[in-house]
Amino acid sequence: MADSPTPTCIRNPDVKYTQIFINNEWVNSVSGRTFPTMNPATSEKIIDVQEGDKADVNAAVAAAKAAFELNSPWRQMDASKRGLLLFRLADLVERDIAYIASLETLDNGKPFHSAVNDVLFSIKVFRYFAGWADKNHGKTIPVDGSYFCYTRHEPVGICGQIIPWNYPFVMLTWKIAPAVALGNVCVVKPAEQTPLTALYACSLIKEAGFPPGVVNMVPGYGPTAGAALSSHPDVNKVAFTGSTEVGQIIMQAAGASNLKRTTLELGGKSPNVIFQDADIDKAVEYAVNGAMSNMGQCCVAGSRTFVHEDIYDEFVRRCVEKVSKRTVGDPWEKNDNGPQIDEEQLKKVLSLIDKGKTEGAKLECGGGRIGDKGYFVQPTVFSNVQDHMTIAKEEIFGPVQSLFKFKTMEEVLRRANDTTYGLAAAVFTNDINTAMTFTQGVKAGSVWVNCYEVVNAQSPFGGFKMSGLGRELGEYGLQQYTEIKNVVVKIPVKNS
Ligand code: TXE
Repeated sequence: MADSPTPTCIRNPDVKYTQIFINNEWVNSVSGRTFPTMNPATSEKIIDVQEGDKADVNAAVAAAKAAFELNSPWRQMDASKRGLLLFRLADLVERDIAYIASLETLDNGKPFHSAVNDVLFSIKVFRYFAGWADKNHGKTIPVDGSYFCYTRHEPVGICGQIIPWNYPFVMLTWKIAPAVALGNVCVVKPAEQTPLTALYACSLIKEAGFPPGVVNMVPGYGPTAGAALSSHPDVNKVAFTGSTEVGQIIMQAAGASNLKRTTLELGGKSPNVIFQDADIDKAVEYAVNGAMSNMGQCCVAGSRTFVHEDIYDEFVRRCVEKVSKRTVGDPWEKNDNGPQIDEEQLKKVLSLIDKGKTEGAKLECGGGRIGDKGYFVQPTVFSNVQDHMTIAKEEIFGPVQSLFKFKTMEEVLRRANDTTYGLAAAVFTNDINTAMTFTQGVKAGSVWVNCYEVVNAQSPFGGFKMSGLGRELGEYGLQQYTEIKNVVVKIPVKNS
């Protein structure tokens, strides 16, 4: 992959798939309804997509259930063959990287170079989990008495997977790769804002040779299609990435219906703490990117940057200098930022920026919308941000950096943890003791030292507190797609 040439964008990618995908076939919605998916860079409609709801989810779950029946081709397939199918899928994604990244830019608005990075990451995720397919084995256990005891790691079954719009293709791979590697079957609902790359992925899943019914996809809205999935009595597990508010609704539905296994990857308000002995150039660079990347639409966004009082003024000056140079505009060009995803998010971001101004934070740069076509927001920096302000508490999900001042480790740890979230955190320091004290004390699922937003297929990702439940990626992520069966066999006599 390292030797592959950088893909060239296709500015008007042909949209090939807009239907519901069940049993490896494309079908229209039962209701006959469609919904438009929009281009966030122009506010114009790209195309209409079939709108699935409860009836379509029922059909998709029935297909998944049939694919998961005992003695089905999928249940009888060698684990190594499942891995092979995932390797093939990775190769097909690599073959089509220019097209997939272009479709992502069209539907999501992220700059093309970022979309390419997303697809490259997705390929790694497929290959990582492909390798696990035949390695997730059980144990034999020396129990008391004349018994032979072993565990089987079995698939959970039908997995409902609900995807957000900020990383549409990446989030799809995080969900389906571990699930199918371990022999589960999936019904996926992509976000209504960004269904296109996920639907294209279905065509590659079919081309790779996955049996019918193993991966099914129902585009549609959350309260209809999404809710049908999270409350369906035949769905054994639900995996969700999105807002904390909807995460709570999904967990209630999962519990009330059939106690689905539930994994949630939700919002954050992640602290990034810069001590006075840090390498300031690096810290500024990571802090700015950590707050601004993907237009701030990132669950681990470093949305609370705490800076030691000795270096505060200089740090603010340098961040403002860097942020002011960020280019915003046409996602097909080499800009740092594209548009926010839709009008609703644009309004949310602008209203939180207004709150920052009225509640007394100091607007250092940015603070407004750019143009009236597309949903572009100026990269924004606030200094003098206080813990009680709305921008210090709520997830903004926009290109906004908030700079707080602190004096001591004890104080900053208390303030960093004073949030209902616990997704990520970072510390910048050249003192190992400072770093270790912080990493132990902060309540977050990912902690970075002298870096930010380093996420890999091999290591776990997920949140403490209201940022989520369970982990995705890495070996820990696999456990969420496995049921453990303990088998005890009576034997005539036992020997050590
Ligand atoms: O999220 P939703 P929205 C945060 C971010 C953003 C806010 C709102 O702060 O500003 O959430 O964004 C589906 N049952 N994040 O409204 O609604 C929905 O169709 C089942 C953080 O877009 O949570 C979509 O597929 N499903 C985040 C998915 O949930 C439902 C990423 C996410 O949408 C549903 C996105 C329901 N009742 C937003 N209602 C992250 N953690 O990265 C909606 N959905």
